[in-house]
Amino acid sequence: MEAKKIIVLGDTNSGKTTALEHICKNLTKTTALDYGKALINDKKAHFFCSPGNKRFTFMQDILSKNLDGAIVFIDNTIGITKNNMELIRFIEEKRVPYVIFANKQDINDKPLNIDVNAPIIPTNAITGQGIKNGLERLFKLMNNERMKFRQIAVAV
Ligand SMILES: Nc1nc2c(ncn2[C@@H]2O[C@H](COP(=O)(O)OP(=O)(O)OP(=O)(O)O)[C@@H](O)[C@H]2O)c(=O)[nH]1
Ligand SMILES: [Mg+2]
Repeated sequence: MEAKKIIVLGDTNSGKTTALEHICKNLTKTTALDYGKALINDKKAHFFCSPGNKRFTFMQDILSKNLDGAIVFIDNTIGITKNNMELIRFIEEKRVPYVIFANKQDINDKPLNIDVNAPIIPTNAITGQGIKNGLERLFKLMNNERMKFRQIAVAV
């Protein structure tokens, strides 16, 4: 079975590690990387999370080779930061489907004012609320992408 490669990005403290604990059974946490695997909609997926701290920006390039999809975490108590926009641009350049997790909804549930070509999923990484729905949305988008490629391949 083909496994999907997902990168998880976002500012430091936005809740990435907390959310991955819900998603992955045995999350490996190191200074420069969180890694875990999970079954989503019966599909195997590898999750790689680069820490938000700027000194680990180099990890983004290492982790983003042959990506299938991405999750960008935004701390909803802070809102959109310049770094968030850079991360979104970084993923958009990779041309892979992604979703935005607007996290910490328990503290601030104000809608995010951002114009992007991706679903924005309200989440609470502590309770896990919204995470399953967000992953399903991402996997649906990745599946559509695959179908698109298949159609192009058939057409040529
Ligand atoms: N209230 C609330 N707190 C949250 C939520 N998600 C994460 N936190 C808290 O926010 C803090 C940071 O969460 P982490 O998961 O460590 O953040 P991170 O994105 O992995 O941060 P880096 O590894 O530094 O990039 C922790 O104290 C969490 O308990 C949430 O949805 N609601
Ligand atoms: Mg972390």
